[in-house]
Amino acid sequence: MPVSNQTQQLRVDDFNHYLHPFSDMLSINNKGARIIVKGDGCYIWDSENNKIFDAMSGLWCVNLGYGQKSLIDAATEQLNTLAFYNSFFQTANTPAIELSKAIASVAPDGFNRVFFTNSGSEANDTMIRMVRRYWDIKGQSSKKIIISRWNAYHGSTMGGASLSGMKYMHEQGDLPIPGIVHIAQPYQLENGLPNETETDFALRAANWLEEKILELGAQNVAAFVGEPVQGAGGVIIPPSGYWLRIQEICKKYDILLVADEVICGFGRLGYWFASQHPHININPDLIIIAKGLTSGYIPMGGVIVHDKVSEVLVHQGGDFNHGFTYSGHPVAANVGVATIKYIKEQKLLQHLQQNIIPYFATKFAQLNNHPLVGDAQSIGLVAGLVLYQDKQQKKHFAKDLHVDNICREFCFNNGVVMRGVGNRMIIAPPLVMNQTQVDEIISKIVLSLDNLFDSLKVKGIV
Ligand code: PXG
Repeated sequence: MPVSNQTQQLRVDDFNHYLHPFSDMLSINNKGARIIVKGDGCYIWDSENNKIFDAMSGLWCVNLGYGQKSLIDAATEQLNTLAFYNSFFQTANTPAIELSKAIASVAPDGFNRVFFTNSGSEANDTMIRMVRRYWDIKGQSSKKIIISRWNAYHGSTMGGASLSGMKYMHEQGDLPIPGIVHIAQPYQLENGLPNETETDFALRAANWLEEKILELGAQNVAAFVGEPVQGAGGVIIPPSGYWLRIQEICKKYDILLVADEVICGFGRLGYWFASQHPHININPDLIIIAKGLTSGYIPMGGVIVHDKVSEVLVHQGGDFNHGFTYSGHPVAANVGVATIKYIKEQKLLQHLQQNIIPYFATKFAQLNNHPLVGDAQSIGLVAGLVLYQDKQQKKHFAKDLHVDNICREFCFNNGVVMRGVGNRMIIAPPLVMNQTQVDEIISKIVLSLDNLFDSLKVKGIV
């Protein structure tokens, strides 16, 4: 269908001036970018006035949906009152203080202090500096190495990209930086042995951490970092028991445990933090946050620091020579305060646990009935499935067919945003959707899968 002149002009300007993140600009130019112009509740509209269900919540962040008035008011009021002031040189601002207190009120026990950043990447970079500083102060300055996992995503800065376990990121820019190493991910479909039980795999996968620590020497290891549920890697839900064993190993070797809850935090799994979810159930030492903290309305991230670490930094550390102009930005902080207030006042977590998550889980799992789909599974409101060329044999499509991109395109055209990651398709819908909207997403996904099946059949691929 021909697009409007306005869209055409925007696409030309887009290609000539705007370098997109994680994108091949030439391939965007060949097709023309989809330009999103409006959002309301769970829906977005593009410049051609197509209404689309945003089942990715922007980029795992617009948890409270678009146009949420209390968040908009919080930003507007703060812009009028005090648009900015820094938190350096013995100053502070009211919203940043209020937000850190509000976060402490919902965080697991023992988490009472927060360091603010502008993004999840900066939060992870902050974490690297903070844990190394912690061990320095404790007189154990050889403890420097951070262990992460392959196929993790922790950001795009030098530190964040190094912690991430994406080889295609490391290839650009000589990463990882020194002192960051990776172990394999707890993804049974890829790393499991034939006939291995989930429990056995959980133990074996967690023990890769112990093996790595022994190889490096515990006296050289500062921390282990992991997403409770891997997001950008394709919604990889760890096997039951994995995190418990990881925690044991960290304790045994005196290594800090960092939960990167940039995606999982602030209700995504039906709890304030994934660490509190029965399937994860850990007591980390630091929690990395961003995205849902402000529902994506204004950039903000942070590190929530357990007393075990923060008491050392505060009472023995003196200056921590680290921070950003916008650490504790008052407008972002005020939106964060409003986000937490909304979740509390609406009793959103109870509502999700009782009415939405179980319903969504059942409906999403029904996608397993589709001839192309296997391993459709969710936890909280993140979900992923595998596209199989031959479901019985668990045979994947050849990579160069880019079946995930074709599927994503059908989804877009049928009015739902779904992401492709290799052979996996994933969603993370807004926490404010209702059951009717769950049905809407699922039926649009089924239609798109049918379209995909038909198109592959015509080509003789299935
Ligand atoms: N940690 C996790 C677990 C993330 O998911 C970051 C850190 C970095 O946050 P910032 O705010 O610096 O982007 C993220 C970000 C994707 C995708 O393709 C995911 C993210 C970012 C961009 C793309 O799913 N997650």
